[in-house]
Amino acid sequence: MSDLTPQPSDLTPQPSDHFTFGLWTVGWQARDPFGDATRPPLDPVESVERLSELGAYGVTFHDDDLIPFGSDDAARTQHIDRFKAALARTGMQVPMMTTNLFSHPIFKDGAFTSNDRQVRRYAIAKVMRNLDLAADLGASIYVMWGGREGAEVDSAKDIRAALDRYKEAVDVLCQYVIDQGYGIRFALEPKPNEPRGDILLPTVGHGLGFIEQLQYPDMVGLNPEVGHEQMSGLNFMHGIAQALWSGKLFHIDLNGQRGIKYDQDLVFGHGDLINAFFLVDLLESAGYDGMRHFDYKPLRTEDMDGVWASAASNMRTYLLLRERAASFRADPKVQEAMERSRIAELRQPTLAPGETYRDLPAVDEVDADAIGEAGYGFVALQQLAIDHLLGAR
Ligand code: GLT
Ligand code: MN
Ligand code: MN
Repeated sequence: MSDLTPQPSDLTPQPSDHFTFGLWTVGWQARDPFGDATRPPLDPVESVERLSELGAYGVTFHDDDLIPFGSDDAARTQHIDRFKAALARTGMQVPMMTTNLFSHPIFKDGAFTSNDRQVRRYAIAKVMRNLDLAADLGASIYVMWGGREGAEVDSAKDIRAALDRYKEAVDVLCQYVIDQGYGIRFALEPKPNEPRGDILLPTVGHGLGFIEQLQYPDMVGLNPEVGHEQMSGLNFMHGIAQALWSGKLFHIDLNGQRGIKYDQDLVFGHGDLINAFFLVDLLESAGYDGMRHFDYKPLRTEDMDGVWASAASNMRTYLLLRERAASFRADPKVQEAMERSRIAELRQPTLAPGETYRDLPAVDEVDADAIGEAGYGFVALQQLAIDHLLGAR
């Protein structure tokens, strides 16, 4: 502790921190497959006001979160107008929007990849209508989470055809955005399963591969979610590093997950805290300039006070980790340990300038046993991270 102890002011969320929340997060009524809602419906206007008071920068939403499915034009306009008034009063922004392509029974076999062509045509039209609102509200990122794009039965879906149709839908929607001059970019959100038994584009890696096949690959990136990669046992920080390396980290869904099980959507950091620490360290040091978006579900045990406390908790955890990561990087002992672990040496190209494979040593010239003897000191480095994370340094 001592002079590295975080000052209270550092832990007060500010709009400049770019924290955003989905309306569906704080608004989740906590219905699950086994139980009824434990909380009342939440007015999106109240969410905007309360999140603004807590220091958030903005909110995000699906079409149906703001405008109930099936609303007529008059109701639609009314919902949009009072929401816009709340944004104007609070200064809250809408940097990202998305479409509900999963709740209504029409989407039970998918949206862009339903076997039923009418469903696919309807799904694209539903996205186009909401893109108009996204442009109107100034959103620059449009998320596509394909929760229903998948199958439970291997013979039920021609996966190669499904990927053709997925690509077709994304290509058509990119064309729509270009033609309308909206300047919106799409972010695909991978998830391995739930609600479908197996979902298409299950991980960051699958998403990156898919984007390469698109007609407008520059307009499409990723919106990885902590828990979704961890449901597959993957290292989220590694996935984010590869998305950054590929120039595809357009957006991020921060939350918590404890191992390979159902999608928990815990508060950020309330799952794998060490990975969350290194994730924040990466986002901050790599110069990620996008939103810090929380996609979590307040626990079913919480009342409305607990909902707002959990929203604040996400931001506090991020700020604590940001402060801890900065103290870790600034510690001379850490720098020494990194030198011993030869972290910087990996940034040095394997071939020197002007060298080719001809300049590599012959296998027999290398004393592999001698080189293989030296340790890397990674455990000491990890312990320093733990010391910083626990406030012991
Ligand atoms: C849904 C899902 C999230 C997605 C949202 C965007 S909706 O709640 O569980 O991971 O980010 O469609
Ligand atoms: Mn999730
Ligand atoms: Mn998500």
